[in-house]
Amino acid sequence: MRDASVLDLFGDPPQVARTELAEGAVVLHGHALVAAPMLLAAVTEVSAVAPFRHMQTPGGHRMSVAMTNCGNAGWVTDARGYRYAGVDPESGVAWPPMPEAWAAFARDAATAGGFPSFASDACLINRYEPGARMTLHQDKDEIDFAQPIVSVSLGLPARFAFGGLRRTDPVRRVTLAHGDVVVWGGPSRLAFHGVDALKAGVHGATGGYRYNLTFRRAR
Ligand code: MD3
Ligand code: FE
Repeated sequence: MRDASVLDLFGDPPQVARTELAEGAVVLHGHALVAAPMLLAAVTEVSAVAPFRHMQTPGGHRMSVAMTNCGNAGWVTDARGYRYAGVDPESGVAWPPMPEAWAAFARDAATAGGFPSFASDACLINRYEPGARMTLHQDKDEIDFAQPIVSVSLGLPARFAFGGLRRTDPVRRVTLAHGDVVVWGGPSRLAFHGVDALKAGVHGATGGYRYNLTFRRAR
């Protein structure tokens, strides 16, 4: 049998603290810290091709969070509603491809969160500036709710609100910090959630912004 200390040093992938928020919802604290520079470099590359924009809700409100996408499909909203689109409606051309390293990262994170064999085909990239927020909602534009969503928080911290399957269910608030990864699956996949208004600040990796990547199986 191998010595336990040798196993710790050489055998296992990095282990991070985890918080079980609810059944199927687990925060992997700092799980993306090593990957963060790679993830942020690719955000710059994606947004050079598909720039961040403030989309309109079906009700005609400008979203305070700026968004872009990569992958085979991208989440969009406008007067016609919420949906996944294969092309960027601003340019009429395909979204930038999902970087290989992103898909691999999301698959590994999902496995660590208890959902092996997650194959994401879309990544929505949210950019929060001070005051930007996301009101309580469900993510239900995807085809298969058996697939989890993997979210990665980068830059300034945010207060995240996590409720139940009904809008009126009580919410828990947790801070999501730079490098935190959350896997949302099983009974938590359709839970209501939102993000409180971002507080102004400066982060060494992102300046005055918070970015959130959400990996999804859209189609
Ligand atoms: C729980 N984004 O893009 S990430 C979204 O921080 C979204 O930008 C937030 O909600 C953000 O739709 C929250 C955490 C998250 C993402 C998807 C979920 C939590 C979720 C889907 C189901 C349940
Ligand atoms: Fe959401």
